[in-house]
Amino acid sequence: MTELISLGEALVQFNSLSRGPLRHATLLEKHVAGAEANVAVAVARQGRASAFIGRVGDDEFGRCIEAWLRGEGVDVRWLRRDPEGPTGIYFVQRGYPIPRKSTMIYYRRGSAGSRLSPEDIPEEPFKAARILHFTGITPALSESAREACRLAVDLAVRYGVSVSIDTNIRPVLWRSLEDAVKVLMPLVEKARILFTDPTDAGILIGEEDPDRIVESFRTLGVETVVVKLGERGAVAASGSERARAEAISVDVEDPIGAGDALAGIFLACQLSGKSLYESLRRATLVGSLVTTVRGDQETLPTARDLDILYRYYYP
Ligand code: KDG
Repeated sequence: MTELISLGEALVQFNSLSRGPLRHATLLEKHVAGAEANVAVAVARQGRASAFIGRVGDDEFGRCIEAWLRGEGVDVRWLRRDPEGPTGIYFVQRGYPIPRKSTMIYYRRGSAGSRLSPEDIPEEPFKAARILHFTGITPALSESAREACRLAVDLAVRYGVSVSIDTNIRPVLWRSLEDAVKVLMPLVEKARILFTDPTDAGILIGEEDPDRIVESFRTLGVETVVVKLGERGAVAASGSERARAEAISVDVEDPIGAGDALAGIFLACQLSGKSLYESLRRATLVGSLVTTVRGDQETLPTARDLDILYRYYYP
């Protein structure tokens, strides 16, 4: 029975083996990615039941994504193959122009994933699921994808499923930042769990200080707020509880995917009844861990490996 429904666009990522401008890259490594697919896999690796809703193209990359997600134990029965659009892809340029950072270069306009629409949202999994998750990327994809998110949120509210949103504002996917605010804020106000960071919160509510971000979103009615602070870790609040977790110091190979790992592990921990503090500490550890390799999903730990990691850092 599905515990978490993740709604979005799964993509194929091509990550350069060398650092520096992509124009000089000769070797590219293929990975399955996409923020919501990353969360679905993170949750499944923790032994919780996740399903991914979205579209891929009826092409080789679509088959690659479908097989990968299925192999990871993600329920793909609502993943549609759309012959009208190709599977979206993107390239990762590592270490240039900023040494420890990566840049994403999208080739996804008109992709199958962006053609997501309300007809792709089944009612069935909402009857039993506990969490619906998507990020600010999904409603940025198209008008129909936006409508799909609204319908999913309505169904979640109707069936008592907690809505979880990661703000994930990708400016290149929006017409303008004002547009992003106009579309995202009504969705955020229906969320029970929110992941964000100072940059996105600055855009959405004009706050960049972590404690003020937490308070502002909680005033809007969001029950649990997690603020991701990159190399500084994360803070969270839920009810009267407050938690803070430090990131661990690692050799960063590629920081992309850290936020999704954090969100996915946090949600999996909440599903298994862990406290806010332990959920945040485990999530922050895994957020650091995934930056040590290329690819967003490869080092997402199993439940047993996460126990080992957790005991190592918090003996
Ligand atoms: O967080 C990582 C994701 O952003 C990446 O896998 C690609 O989903 C993606 C996007 O649209 O940026």
